[in-house]
Amino acid sequence: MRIGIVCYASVGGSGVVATELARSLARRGHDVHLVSTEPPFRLRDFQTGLAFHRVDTPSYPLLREPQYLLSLANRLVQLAREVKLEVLHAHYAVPHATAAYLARQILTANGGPVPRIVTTLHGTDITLLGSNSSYSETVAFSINQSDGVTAVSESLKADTYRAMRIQRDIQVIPNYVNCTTYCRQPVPGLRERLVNRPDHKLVVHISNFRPVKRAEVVVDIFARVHAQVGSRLLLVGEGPDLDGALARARKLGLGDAVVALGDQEDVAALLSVADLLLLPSSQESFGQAALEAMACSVPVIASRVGGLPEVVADGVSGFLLPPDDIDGMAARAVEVLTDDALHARLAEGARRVVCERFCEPCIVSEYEAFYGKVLAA
Ligand code: GMT
Repeated sequence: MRIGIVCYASVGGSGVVATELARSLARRGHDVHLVSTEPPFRLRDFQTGLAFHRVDTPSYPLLREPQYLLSLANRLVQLAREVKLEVLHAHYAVPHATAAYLARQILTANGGPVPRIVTTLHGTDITLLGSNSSYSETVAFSINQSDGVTAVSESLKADTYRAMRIQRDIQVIPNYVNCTTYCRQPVPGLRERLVNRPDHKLVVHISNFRPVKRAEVVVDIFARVHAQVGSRLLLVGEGPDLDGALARARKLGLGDAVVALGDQEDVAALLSVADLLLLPSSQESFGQAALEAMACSVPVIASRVGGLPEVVADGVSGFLLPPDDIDGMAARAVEVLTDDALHARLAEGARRVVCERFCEPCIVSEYEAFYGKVLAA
């Protein structure tokens, strides 16, 4: 198939998932075209069957408002014509589903082949942005105009029907990982470089440090853990709330027990030496970071919100607690870090859950089947 995939390049789960899907589909022999404002950070090396197409949004001093929707729709029209796209897959509805719809209207009006549009809903495109009254009519219309719609969890599917007037059927296709890349692997010397002392534990938080991730709560949980267990917290990723989290760590006197590593390309290596992932988000339609950690046999302590219960099996691959139960999360973290048998059971359970439900071959086949269904309709 000739497939166009549109996503955000900035660090975030939807860009990660879209880029990995593009790579997986190209490996399966499809002709894949990834469209974004810059090469997404997980694109890595050149790969046969996968081409990148940049969207340029020229600025004009008279207009303060960026015209990304227009330039993206324009690029999609050009690309669809050039390579005769069969499927155009928009990741994150805002404004990608709208740009895809607009591109299809232009292509239809001008004659020639018109791709079928698939939109994948990722989370905040519905729960925070799309359902906002400033956007809701346009976003709901664009989703309804897609030829096929998927959501990354049952929870997000339900949220979408609750928050917006959507008439389309939504198929749940969960996110996935490459279970060969994401697995616990020996990384000589890395753990020694990251811990203060060999007997200390490594706790990790990975996110784009936006308010829903509650980075300061991560530090609060860790402070309680650190008081009882020799440990270090690694903050992986960047975003507006990182400084606040580091300030909180200083205020709590955590010193160099909290370290910010910034955006990291080789997350699997870091996870391979980690003992625990903290994800106390206020909202999470899926929780790609939790999935990646579990694939590397890292137990997860997370909030029982949104789609996280569909990813983290409570008591099997980690523990889920109410988002405001900071003491409870800390107590569970201490348990997991001090009871070797419990840790081993959760680590094994985490990997097993991922292998049973979230590995690449199975989920990529679901997307292929979905494209096939949309093309046949
Ligand atoms: O981080 C976001 O809010 C945006 C989005 C993204 O692009 O990373 O994240 C959402 O999509 C991810 C991939 O499907 C999910 O793993 C995240 O849970 C989801 N974020 C939220 O729902 C807050």
